Amino acid sequence: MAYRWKNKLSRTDITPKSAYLNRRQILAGTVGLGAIGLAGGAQAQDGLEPNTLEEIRSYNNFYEFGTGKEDPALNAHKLDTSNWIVKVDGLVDNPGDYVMDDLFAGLSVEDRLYRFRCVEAWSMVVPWNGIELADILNKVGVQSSAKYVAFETVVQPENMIGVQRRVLDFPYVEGLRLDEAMHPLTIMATGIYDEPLAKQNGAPMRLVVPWKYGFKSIKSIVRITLTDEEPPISWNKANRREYGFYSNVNPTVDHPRWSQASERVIGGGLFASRQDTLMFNGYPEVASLYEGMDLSVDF
Ligand SMILES: Nc1nc2c(c(=O)[nH]1)N[C@H]1C(S)=C(S)[C@@H](COP(=O)(O)O)O[C@H]1N2
Ligand SMILES: [Mo]
Repeated sequence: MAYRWKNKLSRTDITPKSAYLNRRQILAGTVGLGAIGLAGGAQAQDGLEPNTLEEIRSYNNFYEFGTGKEDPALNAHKLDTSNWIVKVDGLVDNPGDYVMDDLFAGLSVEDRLYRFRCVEAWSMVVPWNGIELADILNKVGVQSSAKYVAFETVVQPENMIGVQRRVLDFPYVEGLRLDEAMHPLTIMATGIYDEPLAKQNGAPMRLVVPWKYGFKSIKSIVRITLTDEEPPISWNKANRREYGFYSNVNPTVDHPRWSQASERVIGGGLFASRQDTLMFNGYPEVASLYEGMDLSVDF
């Protein structure tokens, strides 16, 4: 196995920002700001080499801004992120239209180095900054009848060429079962490499669920709804046979049109390589969430 992962993440594992400076970041010279805190602890994330900021910002999926990998970098500058309001509704004690700063007030921003695995069989490694989604959900008060969390991306037709062209049924929507949403690995990301999220990466706030295919990590979120029914999700609506609600990374369950057993590593130029895909993308601690489920059926 190319990578040896232990991801026993908990608050006490977070590496102090100054404690870990990654060799490749210095060599690549893309960060330039010195020490970067890499989450989970250098020890716990042994073997993970982050992609450069340039790679992370120039190879994207964000269909609101076009279907090509370079379209978001070209077009997402039009996204208007000013006065960002997030509607929180459904089965919560404190529903409302939240200014982002109010929603996050008092919650800690953590550093997490995660492998990010797209359903299209490529992956990169991203040093995120973000808030545990559980902290946000606990703050708004999840009611006991809630079983799922639904998310919605902003729609700005005048700014979004992919919306104008109707390349998907917008708004882009996603969802998690409540226990998945509450898992400490699940974060609401606000930055990468200690810089605010670039618009093409889903500014100002996007979900990151590292054991699931990348399309679950919905960008530029304007609505969070607690519900007791499994919510519709964009890619399942587009093709039920190919994209399931769970979409856990699973090398043994192939996409109908390609294998999921391995993945192309983004970056590295001429030396770009493939590596074996790991069950749950290398996060075995989430396996207990799916006990008793047949993951080839609930894919
Ligand atoms: N709103 C929205 N969120 C989205 C997408 C999208 O098209 N629209 N694409 C998804 C897919 S398929 C992937 S792989 C990731 C890509 O995230 P990145 O561009 O930051 O690497 O975003 C996900 N979130
Ligand atoms: Mo993806």
